[in-house]
Amino acid sequence: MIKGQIEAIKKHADEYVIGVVTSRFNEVVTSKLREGALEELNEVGVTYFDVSVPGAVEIPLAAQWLIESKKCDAVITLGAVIRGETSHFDYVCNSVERGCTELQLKFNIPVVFGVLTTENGPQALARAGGAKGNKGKECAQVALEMLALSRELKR
Ligand code: INI
Repeated sequence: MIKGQIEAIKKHADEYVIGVVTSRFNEVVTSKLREGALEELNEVGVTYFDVSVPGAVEIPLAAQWLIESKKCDAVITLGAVIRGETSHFDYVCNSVERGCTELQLKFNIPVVFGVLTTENGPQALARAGGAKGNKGKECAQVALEMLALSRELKR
């Protein structure tokens, strides 16, 4: 994220509410994504509401409830769908992706997609604080960058 954008959001941190929805399926992975995201949000100091759902398919509805009830300015969605262990991998991936994309356009706010879709467990773990970084932390940065952009373009 560009340095000026972090400063812009830090300065106005008290104006923002962010929702975080984490699915518990493959929790070894998703708990690490959540940790990475919350660490970033705590550092900036924004208010957040942090909820969990059973699986990735449940994420869009919980995100919608958060947006409506808590007036969130952005939502971060976190999950892990692993092909090797899922016969209906494609259905789960398509369902959560479609739901999140529709939500962000319907509500005109960022709904950041942090659902890992990998071939196997090690690939997912590598992206949850391992060799390939932490997708949860990256998603929190994306949410903050988009809020900074919305300050420029939307309001
Ligand atoms: N949900 C996931 O988040 N990841 C998975 O890998 C997964 N698999 O393997 O099936 C999964 N399934 C559950 C699904 O998200 C729903 O919770 C369930 O279908 C009930 O709606």
